[in-house]
Amino acid sequence: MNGFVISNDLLTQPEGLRQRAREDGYLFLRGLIDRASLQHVRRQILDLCAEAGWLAPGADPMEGIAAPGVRHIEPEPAFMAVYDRVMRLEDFHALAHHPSLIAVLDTLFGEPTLPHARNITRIIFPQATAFTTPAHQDYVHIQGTPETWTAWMPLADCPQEQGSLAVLPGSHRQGLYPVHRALGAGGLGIDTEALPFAWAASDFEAGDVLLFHSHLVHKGLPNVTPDRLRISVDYRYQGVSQPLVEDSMRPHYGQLCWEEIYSGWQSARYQYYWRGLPLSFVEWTPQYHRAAEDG
Ligand SMILES: O=C(O)CCC(=O)C(=O)O
Repeated sequence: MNGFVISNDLLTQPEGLRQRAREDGYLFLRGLIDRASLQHVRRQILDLCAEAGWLAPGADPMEGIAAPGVRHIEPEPAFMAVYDRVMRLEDFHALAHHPSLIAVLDTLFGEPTLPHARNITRIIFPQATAFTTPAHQDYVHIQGTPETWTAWMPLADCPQEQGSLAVLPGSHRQGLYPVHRALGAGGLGIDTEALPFAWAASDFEAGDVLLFHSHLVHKGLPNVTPDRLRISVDYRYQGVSQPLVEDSMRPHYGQLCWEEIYSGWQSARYQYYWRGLPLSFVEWTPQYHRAAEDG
């Protein structure tokens, strides 16, 4: 597997950054986010995992070591009970607005960035490899504008064997590929064997961020560590003038409403931050998911 191309050298070259983004469909940026911000969120998520009995007794929760024999998979009820608590974490949502991230995205879009509010955490248990995220394109799930970009980052170092992400550079330039039902996040997969692209992946260090276009094919790598959880976040962004669907501004999974999520937050800064912006909403279509059923 090729490594990611590192694009930090383009952070001061807006046109070069946009050109790489257009060509490859992704940008890999080392050390973009300070470790303290990540650790702060990781600690809160792992405390919730510990309270649920998911972590090895006696180990430091920050190690993220799964309790022997314990494995939970999204969207089983036991998983979702913890997930709902994660969804209430103010710092998890605030991290999506990190100034370093927004600065790169403003450059990429050439206009102010609209962070989607539908922020996602992944808690991937070791050795649950059948549920590894299948190859897919985010657009099918998100819709709105294809010029939506995902920021994916682990909340600690994440070598490939701990289940980081891989991308097919250039695959965003050929539109949407047919999908079929699959296990793992999103539930829809693409057959990639015949595509004329080569997978790329690298080990992540805490602070590294992978940004990618909504048409770029990507997948999770299996978490084959004996006992480590992979904890990561994925956030989505677009230029504020571009169309979006209402769901992009709703809580992920929709089990809680914003009022429930916001109750107890210290600050109102990132609550309903999109209200008052001149957003243009479009309909979400189930056509891609229906096509998977038919296929
Ligand atoms: O973290 C994962 O396994 C899936 C993430 C993903 O596919 C995404 O962010 O679009």
